[in-house]
Amino acid sequence: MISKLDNLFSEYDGILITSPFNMQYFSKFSGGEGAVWISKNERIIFTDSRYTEQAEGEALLFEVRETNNWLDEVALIIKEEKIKRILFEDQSVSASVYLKMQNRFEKAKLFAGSDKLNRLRMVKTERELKTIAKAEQICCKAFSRILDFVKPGISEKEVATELEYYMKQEGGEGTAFDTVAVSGARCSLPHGVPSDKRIEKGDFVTLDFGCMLDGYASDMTRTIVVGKASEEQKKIYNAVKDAQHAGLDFIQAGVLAKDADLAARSVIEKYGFGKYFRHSLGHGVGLLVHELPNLSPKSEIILEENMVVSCEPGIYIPDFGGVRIEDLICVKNNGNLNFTDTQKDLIEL
Ligand SMILES: [Mn+2]
Repeated sequence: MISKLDNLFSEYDGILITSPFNMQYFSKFSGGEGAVWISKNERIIFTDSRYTEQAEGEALLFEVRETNNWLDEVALIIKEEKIKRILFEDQSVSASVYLKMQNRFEKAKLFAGSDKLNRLRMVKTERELKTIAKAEQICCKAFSRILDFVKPGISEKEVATELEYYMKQEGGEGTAFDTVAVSGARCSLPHGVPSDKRIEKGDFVTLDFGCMLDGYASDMTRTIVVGKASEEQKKIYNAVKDAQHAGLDFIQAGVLAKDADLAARSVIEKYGFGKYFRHSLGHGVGLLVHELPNLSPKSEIILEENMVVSCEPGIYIPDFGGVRIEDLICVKNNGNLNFTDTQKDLIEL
C-alpha cells in the first residue's frame, strides 16, 4: 500500500509512521515496535533486535535497521538530507516523544498527519475485503452455535467465553475487541463487560463480538430474547430493526456519512426512542475494529466504493435493557454488500 503515499511527497519531504496499524499497512511489518521512515529516496524500518528478523521477512520493500533509538537515527537522516517538512503521527506519539522530536529534528517542521494517513486505509482492496468477509463469516457461524448454549442459569461470562471459543474453533485468530455479553437490564450498557449475572427467563441478551483473521477485524451484534418477548421488548426490537434497515437501504457510495447516521436515527426518533440512541450509527473496520470513516452525526466524509463500515443502531433504556443490531457491510456504487449473513427477526430462545 506504499504507493498510496506518493501524492503526499508534493507537500512533505518525509513521512514518519509510528502507529502499529499504519506501520503494518504501509510497510507490512506487523511487529508494532519502532518507526517507519519514508522519503523520496528511502524506506527504512527502525526496530529493535527482537523484531529484526520478522521485519526483514515481512517488509520486503524496506531496509531494516536495528536500533533501540529510532529518534536519533531519524534525526541524523533529517540533518544529512536537509529534510524540511515531516508528516508525523500526532495521534500515536506521546507528548514526551513529541518534545524530543521538536528538539532533535532542529529545523524540520512537523505536521500532524494521523488523520491523513488513517484516511488512506478507508477504501479496501479486493484482498482486504475477502479477509474481512471471511472474518465476519466466522462470527456468523459462532453466533448460530451459541444459540444452543444460551439458556436460563448460564452466566454472561460463560456465554462470552464460549462464544470466543467458537470463534477460534471456526478459524478466528483471537478476539478483535473485548466481547460484550450482557443480559436483562444490563443490556442498557452499550459496551457492558460480561459479569457473573445469570441469564433469566425473559431477558434480552446482547452479544457484540468479533475476531481477527490475517490481521483484519470483524464485528457483529445481535440481541435475542430468552423465552417469550414482552410487547415492550418487541416494540424496542422492531424500532432498532427498522432503523438498521433504513441505514442499510441508505448506505452507498456518494452519500455523506452523517446522512447515513440520520437515515437510521430518524427512524428511532419516529418511534419515540430518540434520546435512547446515544452513539453513532457505525464505524469503519479494517486492521482496526474502529477506524475511519465514522458514521456519526458530525462526519462529513463521503462514502466511497469498497469502504467497510458497521451499521449498528441501538436503544438503551436504563434499568430496563436495550437492543443493538449490527451488520458489517461493504459500500458499493449502487448500495452495499452485507457481510453479516444472519437473520434479524427477533429470536426467542
Ligand atoms: Mn461495531
